[in-house]
Amino acid sequence: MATFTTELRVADVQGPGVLLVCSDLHGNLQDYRRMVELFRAESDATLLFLGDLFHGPAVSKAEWTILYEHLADWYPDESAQVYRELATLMDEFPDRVTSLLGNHDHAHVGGPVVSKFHLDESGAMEATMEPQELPGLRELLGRLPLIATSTCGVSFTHGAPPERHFDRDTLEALSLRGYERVPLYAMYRYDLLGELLWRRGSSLEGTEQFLTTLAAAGFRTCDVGVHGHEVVEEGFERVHPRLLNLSTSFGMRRANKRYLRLELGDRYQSCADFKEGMELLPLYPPGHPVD
Ligand SMILES: [Mn+2]
Repeated sequence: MATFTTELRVADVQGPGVLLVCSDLHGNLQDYRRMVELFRAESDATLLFLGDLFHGPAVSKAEWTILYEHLADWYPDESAQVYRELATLMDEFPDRVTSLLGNHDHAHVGGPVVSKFHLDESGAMEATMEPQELPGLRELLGRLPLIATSTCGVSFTHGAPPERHFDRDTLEALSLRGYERVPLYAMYRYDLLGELLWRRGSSLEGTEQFLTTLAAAGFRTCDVGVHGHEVVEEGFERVHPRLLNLSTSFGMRRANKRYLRLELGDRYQSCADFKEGMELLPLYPPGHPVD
């Protein structure tokens, strides 16, 4: 049966079975529920979110039409409800559903303030929640992994793979706290955590070094990396043979939204092995009802 185990904030997905992967929801409850529907339809699957679960549009549909319609389809921000449903799902499937921490999620548990539709996104989201819900939110985010590996040879990060050296001691010493005063523009080069959450691109050499470093630290050997964080309007980009940028939800057209469905018993050696219609699938196939 497909399951996650986590050590030093590195989650490992073991097969046989299937791994479904979804990036950057940013409070899109409809897309979250669609991923859960796809997960429940599988007989033996794990579900991995790549982070940035929360913080969506705080604008009306009319205002969206003026400001953002040329970029992406409108949806309402339902971050708090995404949290509630994800927490329940993770309780139901503790070994089969998890998320990586994203830079937006980090803002609730020690990261710098992020601004998108609000000057303080985490403060704005928490203001929509009951005070008694907040410890649970912080507890869940505080234990999320930062990296995932898998028996099918694919690794996952929220931002692009870090290009700095790290080892088990680096991961052991890592704390989510204490980043409140780090300027956003410096996060990607501040330290390993900053790089994992904020890096926007990684070279072929940098990605290969990350995969080598991960294996040298005693984690599973992987041949290709997948990340979110950066929006790809088309749903995915094969950045180079070792790196796929996946966009499932935020900042794009509904028809272009893509998720990954990987066979954990297979071995993916390059992102050319992720085929459209096989591993790269539309979140809403043509003809799927729009509600
Ligand atoms: Mn992000």
